[in-house]
Amino acid sequence: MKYKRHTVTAALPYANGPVHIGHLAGCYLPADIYVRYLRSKGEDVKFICGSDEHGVPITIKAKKEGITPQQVVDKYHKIMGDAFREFGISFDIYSRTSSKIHHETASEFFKTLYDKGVFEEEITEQYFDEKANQFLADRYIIGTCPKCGNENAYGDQCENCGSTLNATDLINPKSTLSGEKPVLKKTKNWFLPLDKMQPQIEAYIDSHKDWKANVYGQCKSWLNAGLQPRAMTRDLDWGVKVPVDGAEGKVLYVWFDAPIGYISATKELFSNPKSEIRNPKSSDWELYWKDKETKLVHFIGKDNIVFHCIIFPAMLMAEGSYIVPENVPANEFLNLEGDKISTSRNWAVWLHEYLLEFKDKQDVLRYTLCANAPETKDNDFTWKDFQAKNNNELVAILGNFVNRTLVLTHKYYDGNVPTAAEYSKNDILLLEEITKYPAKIAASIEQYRFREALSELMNLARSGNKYLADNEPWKLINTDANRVKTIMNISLQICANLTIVMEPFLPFTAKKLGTMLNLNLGLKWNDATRTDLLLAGHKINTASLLFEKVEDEQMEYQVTKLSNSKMENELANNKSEVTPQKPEITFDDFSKMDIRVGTILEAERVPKTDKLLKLKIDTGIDIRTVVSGIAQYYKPEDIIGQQVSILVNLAPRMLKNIESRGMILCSENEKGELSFVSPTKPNTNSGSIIK
Ligand code: B3M
Ligand code: ZN
Repeated sequence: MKYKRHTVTAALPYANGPVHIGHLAGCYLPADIYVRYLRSKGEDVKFICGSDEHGVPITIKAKKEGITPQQVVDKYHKIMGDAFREFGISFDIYSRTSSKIHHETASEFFKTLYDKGVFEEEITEQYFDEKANQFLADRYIIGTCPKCGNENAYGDQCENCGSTLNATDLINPKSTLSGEKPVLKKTKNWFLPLDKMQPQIEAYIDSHKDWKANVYGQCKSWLNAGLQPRAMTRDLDWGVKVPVDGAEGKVLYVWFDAPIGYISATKELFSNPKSEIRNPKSSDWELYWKDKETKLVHFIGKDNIVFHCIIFPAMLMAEGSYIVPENVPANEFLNLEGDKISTSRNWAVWLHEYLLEFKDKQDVLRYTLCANAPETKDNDFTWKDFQAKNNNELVAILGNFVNRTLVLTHKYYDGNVPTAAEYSKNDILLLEEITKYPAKIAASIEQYRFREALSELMNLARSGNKYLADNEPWKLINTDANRVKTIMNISLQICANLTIVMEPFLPFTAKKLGTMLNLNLGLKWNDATRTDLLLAGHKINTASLLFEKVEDEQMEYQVTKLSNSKMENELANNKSEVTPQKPEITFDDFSKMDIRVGTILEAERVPKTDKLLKLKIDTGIDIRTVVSGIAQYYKPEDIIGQQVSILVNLAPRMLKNIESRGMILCSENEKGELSFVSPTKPNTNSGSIIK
């Protein structure tokens, strides 16, 4: 079916951290390639994204950083938006779900379903943390996944097996706020009756056997297990308020509001007078969401499949006036150097750091991530592979071909495109081959096979490179100058075609090459089927290298940086848990304690105990008896004469029938062994005050 227009979305990332290569490879890069291609085809397309600013991931982050949720999202919304822009992710709008327009849109959507009687209102028992005094939804609770046994499954989803869960499904649930076992408490919530909608959803999924195998397979397995009603509201205070009576203290479930974020962002795009759309009509957003001739495609990572393929379509169907996603090309995960990318373990390549270290090399990362995209299975990013892709492919094939062509054109013809004389048989074959590339690359892109598309693009560069190597114009120039004109003309045409077809993948390089070729800016995808884009006599601009070699030292730096972060993590993990700070006291409180240096005069074991020593201590004030629990760590004979710190004004206590007057201060090491806290300079007087 031919569509009139396209709405393409990329998952709204949680605004709780910067963007890393896993995000880019997972959905933003493929979405961007797809959209740039459609634009180049002259299609009407809107590319929609924004920050997901609700949900527990945000409030948890706020707690960790000691700031408000609003401060968290303000901070990361900017960082994420900047990173996407810098990598050329060409959203038509990057909006956010804390915006007014989104709150209104999500609220209205809920109200519509509510008024239609779609929801089932139910009082159920939900987990509650008595210490934190709040309900525990979603990521506030972890426990063992009943499906796969993963011990760290969240209250709404297991990231190990991808199951959607309800918090009450978890085995051994634990509050992530207090670590305590939560109690059950009754509360009212509104449920989407997915069980009743199963036939409709099943028919929808069955009509999309063309979806990627991983996506279709996951959907089928949920359907086979039988869909369950799912609460669309939560007892939390951060989010879109539930717009009905009797819902105080409740917000919309983040997975109810977030996908509506795509809709509100589209609305915002059309209502903004400064938008790039010519004469935006604010109601036109509806064409992109309600017209049957619009193709709606969601780019996401695999952990979001159920929400985009089942829950969101169910919401759209229940509302009634919307189209449903035509495709959801979800990617698998990208690992880094053999290990799962993790924000908390700092096991990631952060986009903002990459840019500091590889200035102006956005396309190298785009290339590597696309060539290695986790399209059908999890994949691994390694710096070694990054270097190889840059040096052996971008530099040696694409860059080398373009550079040789442009340098020779300047050298032989002063930068003017030469006239082709007579084509040889091989020239004709090559010209025919060239004209086929746009369709080949397009077919792969349209099937969401971006790796395949990229390798076809490189084949075009390879053909050019081989053509130069086979024909050796640098040798022929002395014997057959006419022939060289034809060779250079053809090579220049290939460069022009490359500029067009590389643009979706390598937009920065395409721009640079377009400028060097002095190419007409308005060229479209189908122009790449021509072989006369550069007319004889056309003047090209100065040439510079498209790509530079990445050196071993740069890679070693990156690998070291990663292994350092691994080491830091291991250290942090091995560190025994630090007891939290006690409540604040005043200086007066502190001065009530009389702590002094004492000297041990005598020491002996307390009979019939393992732990206790009876000590005679010179406190400077007097000589007194103190019983101390250090017998496992010190032999009596070794500590005579030892100076220690002693709290002298502690009320006397009877220990094993001995009156102990004071307490010796000790520190405890990782193994739990005690040792004296002693003055570090010798001959400190007994009785000297510790202050
Ligand atoms: N924020 C989950 C994620 O960042 C979620 C996506 C929402 S898409 C509507 O993985
Ligand atoms: Zn699981």
